[in-house]
Amino acid sequence: GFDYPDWLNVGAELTDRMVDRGFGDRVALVGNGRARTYKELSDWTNRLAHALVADYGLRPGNRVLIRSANNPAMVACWLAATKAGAVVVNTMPMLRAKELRQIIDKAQVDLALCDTRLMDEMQAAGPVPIVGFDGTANHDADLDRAALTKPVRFDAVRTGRDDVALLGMTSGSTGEPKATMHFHRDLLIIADGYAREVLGVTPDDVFVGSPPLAFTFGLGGLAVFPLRFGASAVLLENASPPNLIEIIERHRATVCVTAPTAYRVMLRAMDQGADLSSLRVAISAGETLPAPIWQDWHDRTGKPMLDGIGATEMLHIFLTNRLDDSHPGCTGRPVTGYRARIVDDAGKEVPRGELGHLAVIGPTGCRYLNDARQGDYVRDGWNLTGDTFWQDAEGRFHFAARCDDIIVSSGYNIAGPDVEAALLAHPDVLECAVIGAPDPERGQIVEAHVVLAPGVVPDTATAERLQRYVKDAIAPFKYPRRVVFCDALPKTQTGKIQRFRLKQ
Ligand code: 3SK
Repeated sequence: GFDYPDWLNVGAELTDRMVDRGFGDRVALVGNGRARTYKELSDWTNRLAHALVADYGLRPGNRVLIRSANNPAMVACWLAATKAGAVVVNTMPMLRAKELRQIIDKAQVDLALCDTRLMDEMQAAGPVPIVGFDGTANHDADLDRAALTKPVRFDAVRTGRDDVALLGMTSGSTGEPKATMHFHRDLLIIADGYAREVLGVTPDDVFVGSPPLAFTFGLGGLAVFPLRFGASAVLLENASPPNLIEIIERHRATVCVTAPTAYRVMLRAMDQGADLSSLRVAISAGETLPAPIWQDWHDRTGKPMLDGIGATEMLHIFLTNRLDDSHPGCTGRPVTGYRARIVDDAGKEVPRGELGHLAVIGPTGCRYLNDARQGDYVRDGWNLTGDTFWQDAEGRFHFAARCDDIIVSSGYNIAGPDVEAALLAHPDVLECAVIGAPDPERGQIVEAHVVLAPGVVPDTATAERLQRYVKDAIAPFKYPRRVVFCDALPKTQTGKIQRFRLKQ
């Protein structure tokens, strides 16, 4: 088990305590053209925490929403709010007002901290106090100015190890987001379990990657893991594969955290001379890793690529391959502290080799905030992940398919009903159904089947019009990359759309 003191504040653990342990002069975070040491990060977050309390009235237990791209200022705001005892909900920069509004309502947000470059949609989201911070870290925004005059020492709030520190948002299949509650200790467990035992992180590691910090995959892999062990992270606002490659080369990164799509591009770039030799391990999650990418990577680099599966509900990766036990087309075994099994519809474990629902139990989940769906997804403490898996004779787990209507595209979880709702608001659309269609690059793409209103011409111009409309209405990554026009949608006798038939 994991043993932590009763009073634990993860914000202080990852900053002030690291300075106490002698890491003060080492680089913690790099981003927006500059590097910050652990001492600088500790001072910065303490000043911010003072400003949040003294100038913006933050109190322990308040819910704080943070809206930003991946940059050191976002990490500093997260750590500062955590030190001040807040419960933080991190959000992605591409979210639109409507999606932010849903999160504000679900999480009962008291205060929003927003990169000043992303204010428009935040202000449109609704009545919640907003404080701007400078994501470029030039300290040119209200929160930064308030922080500049504050002391560099702050007594972090004495939170209990089982106090909620973080709300991880998941997009449910109904489209209404769920908020998963994570304790201060959970954020250390993922580091002391997966990062220490599986990755063997040392202070010499340099992390880079693409998942948003707003997604717990990114928060763990690009903030908690490096900071827990005195290592460093290079944060990229635009983590497209060419940028990732450039950063890996320039900073001699040792750990890369991303999804298979990016690794495919990196492999191609190696043909053009990209030098990824500094990487000692490549972490692949967010979507299942196709065996050919695993094989190519091993053949070309001689280094391990570790496929794993996590969930916002469990905070981070709970099933994974190991450095000395990694196989193509395989998700590996449970991380220490977790148990996994494959069950049938009645919750009974199925024999090895048979398909069933993946169920997981462990110290970091699953607890939904104020959500009647808890009983649907958690049975006797076991979280049903919504994935179909099988277990081989040696006990390793293998992914087969997703069970629900969530579309996983390039590592993003997209709720089909969200896209349908956006399309249905367009006057040209009579009916629609959205599915995930297989795609060699992205794993899946959003494919919309649309019945047009009478008189509308089913041509490319109409498809592009609808695509633009969705991009403007909701986060652009959710837009349907393929639009298929049809005369009618397949339905059951009770009128329910049969999406599985569209998938066939
Ligand atoms: O596998 C995932 O999608 C995931 C979700 C949340 C946190 C971490 C991971 C890898």
